[in-house]
Amino acid sequence: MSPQVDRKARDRARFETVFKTVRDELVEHVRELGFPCDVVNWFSKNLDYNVPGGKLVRGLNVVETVEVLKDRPLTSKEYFQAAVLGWTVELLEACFLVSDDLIDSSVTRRGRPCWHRTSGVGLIAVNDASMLESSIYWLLKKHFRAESCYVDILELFHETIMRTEIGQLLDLITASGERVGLSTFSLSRHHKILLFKVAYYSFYLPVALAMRLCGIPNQQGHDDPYKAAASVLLPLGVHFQVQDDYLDFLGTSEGSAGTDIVEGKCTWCICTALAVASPAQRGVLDAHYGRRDVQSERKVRDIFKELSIQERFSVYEEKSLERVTLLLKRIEEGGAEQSRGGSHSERQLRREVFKIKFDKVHRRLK
Ligand code: GPP
Ligand code: MG
Ligand code: MG
Ligand code: MG
Repeated sequence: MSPQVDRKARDRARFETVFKTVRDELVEHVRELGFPCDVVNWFSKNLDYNVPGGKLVRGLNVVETVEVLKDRPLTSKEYFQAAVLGWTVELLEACFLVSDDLIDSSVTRRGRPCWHRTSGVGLIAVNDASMLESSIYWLLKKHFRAESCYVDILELFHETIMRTEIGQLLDLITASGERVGLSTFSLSRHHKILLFKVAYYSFYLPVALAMRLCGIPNQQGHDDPYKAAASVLLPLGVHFQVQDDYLDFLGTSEGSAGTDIVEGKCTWCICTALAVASPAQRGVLDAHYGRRDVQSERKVRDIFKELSIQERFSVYEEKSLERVTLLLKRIEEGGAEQSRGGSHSERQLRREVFKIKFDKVHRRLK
């Protein structure tokens, strides 16, 4: 194992041990309220099934960002607090996914049956998703009530959840179907869906939480570090999702393509195609996008090829990364120019914090 892989595995294992602690605290709370075993066990199973099984990118990002901002090894109390915050982001992700899978009638998630498809769950998953969200607030109160960042952290969660839900709504009512065809799809709508449904909670929230935990204050106007962070992280989050759409079309390195076309998803590829298609090509897309048969999928793929979706993605990618690089540079220069100087950690924020995400996005297609 390379030292880097080894380190990643160690970071993950350490982070996972904190899950055991917060899970036990939550379950113990339900037990102490005097609930019978079947309730306690149900809640415990909900947590174990839905929270720890993913890549943990968002949760680990909170810890990584705190480490970068402090610029020294964390004390065990600092690590624990950062990791608890990380797990609250993972709880939020779990709550969103349980709810999304139910709405989308999805069958599998993370290679296993979706929670609502497991024995005896069904629509109880609605309540389970709510309990995953309530768990966030219970943990925040327990671990951060006495900290000066408590209210800011609460507000950050409230605002992020509202934005994600609006994005989810936009996504849900943009879905293609027999009645609406592709008439609701457009690149601007697609951009808004990605920005609200994913970028806020996946890219901005973990970093902003870490900044709050490190006590970084707001500043007036353009100097506000939270606005600066959002200005880079949100476009990165959108870029990441566009890559995701493109990779689904392209298929994996083994050659198996994704399912977005047959499922009729509103993706960057279809929205780009619609923006440049001739009336004849548009007719084919209208007739065949979102149909579950091989012929239809082939026809859509042929149109995507005719419209040079691959080349258009390369252009998009280059432009978008150029824009993010420029934004990053502007933040760095702004930091250097500031007469008030800014603390070391604030200046660090302007480089390394974004690099964590930037490198992940940048290297994805390589
Ligand atoms: C998944 O989108 C949805 C979210 C990440 C946000 C859910 C938000 C809520 C407020 C519930 P998707 O359905 O396009 O993706 P997937 O393929 O992962 O289901
Ligand atoms: Mg879904
Ligand atoms: Mg969905
Ligand atoms: Mg996808």
